[in-house]
Amino acid sequence: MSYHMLWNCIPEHFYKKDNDIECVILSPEFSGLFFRFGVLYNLREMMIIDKYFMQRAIELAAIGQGKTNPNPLVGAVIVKDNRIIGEGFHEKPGGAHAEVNAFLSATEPVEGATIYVTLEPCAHYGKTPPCADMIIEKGIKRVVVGIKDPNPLVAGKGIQKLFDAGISVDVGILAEECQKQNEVFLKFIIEKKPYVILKAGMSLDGKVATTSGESQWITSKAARAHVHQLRNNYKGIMVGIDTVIADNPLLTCRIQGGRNPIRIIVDSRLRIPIDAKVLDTQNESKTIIATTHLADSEKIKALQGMGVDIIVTKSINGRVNLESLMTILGEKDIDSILLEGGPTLNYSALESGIVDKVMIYMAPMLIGGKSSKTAVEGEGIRKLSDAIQLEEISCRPMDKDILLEGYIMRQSTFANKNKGGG
Ligand code: AOF
Ligand code: ZN
Repeated sequence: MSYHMLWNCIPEHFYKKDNDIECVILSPEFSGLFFRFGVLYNLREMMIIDKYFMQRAIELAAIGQGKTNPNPLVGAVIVKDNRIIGEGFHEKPGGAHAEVNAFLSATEPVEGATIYVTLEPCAHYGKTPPCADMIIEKGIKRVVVGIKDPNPLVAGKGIQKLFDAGISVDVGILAEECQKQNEVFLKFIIEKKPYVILKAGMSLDGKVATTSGESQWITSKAARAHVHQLRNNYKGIMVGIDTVIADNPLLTCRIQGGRNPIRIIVDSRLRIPIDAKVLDTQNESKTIIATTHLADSEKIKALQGMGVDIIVTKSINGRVNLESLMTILGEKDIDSILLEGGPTLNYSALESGIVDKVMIYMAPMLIGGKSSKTAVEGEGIRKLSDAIQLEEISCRPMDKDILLEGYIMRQSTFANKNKGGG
């Protein structure tokens, strides 16, 4: 039995027919008993079981965090008689896909089993052969998929292949969780530009430093440890030159077994001190400096000699054109960037419409002071109706701090408003 076989006996508002592929995505609120061909099915029970195994597949996928970029995080679980008989996840780009690893780990014959995969099985010959073909060859009876793969090489073709081979395919189990886990991939595979997360740690009154510039530390140890997890997960980390000059940071990931992000310094006039820590540690992590024609060519050569990658972008009023920079970084397979400011770069990033997500760590303290820095400065806006809006807000405690996450509402960005002629 499969959800797509059932769709025509379920009230219409409970499902969404996918026009590209012959399967049905069930709305999560549907549950209950219903008759079909004289058999009573308990869909709720079936969904609970499916969610349970898909949850496990999501957990497996998460182990690949920070190691699969620009590929997706994918987990797979093979189930027979409600028992897990194989598990796998995608470990690194160029490596075996999750399904292949699950088959390799199988403890008994997989024929007739169900496979749960967080992302649609691929249908193309990439660095590895199509997973859909392998699933068919192995005699799998049912495939449960979290979300469709928007990669134009796949995009429904994997599901269609399985369906054509007579396999039951159900799509949309824990879709929201699968989508969130792969938010970076889902943007990058279509736009070929990095997913940008603006991160800031601040006091309750929005200050990122005191009047004397002291900022270490406003947020708690737990919040700072979480940031290091983010540095591991995302491919790049981006700061403005003022941050390098003021704090001389390393911008590495300091968790055991973690991966350092590629450091991207936005420095339109190439003011970077030659002894800055981000330049001194090229063996630990790569550094890219984005600059403009205002940069001194001798200094460019000297930095290149030190192993630094210099990108000269078009400039907007003497500043690095961040939109062009994103295109160039995308071409270098940088699929995600943690933007750690400071305030001027944060504003420019928001203004140019490159930010996708905001993560704010708020510490329970008040700093005050006209001259103490806030997370977003720059020119600012005059009208409240022009403010950049966030949506899908979530909050969670982090020791004494609060982590607030939200997504930029595209239509509220300056870049989009300007496109509309407003
Ligand atoms: C799956 N399972 O575990 C992954 C998939 O270069 P390749 O051959 O590894 O192909 C990468 C593409 O394959 C990637 O962009 C995405 O569409 C899909 N990734 N698919 O069935 C997996 N990692
Ligand atoms: Zn595959």
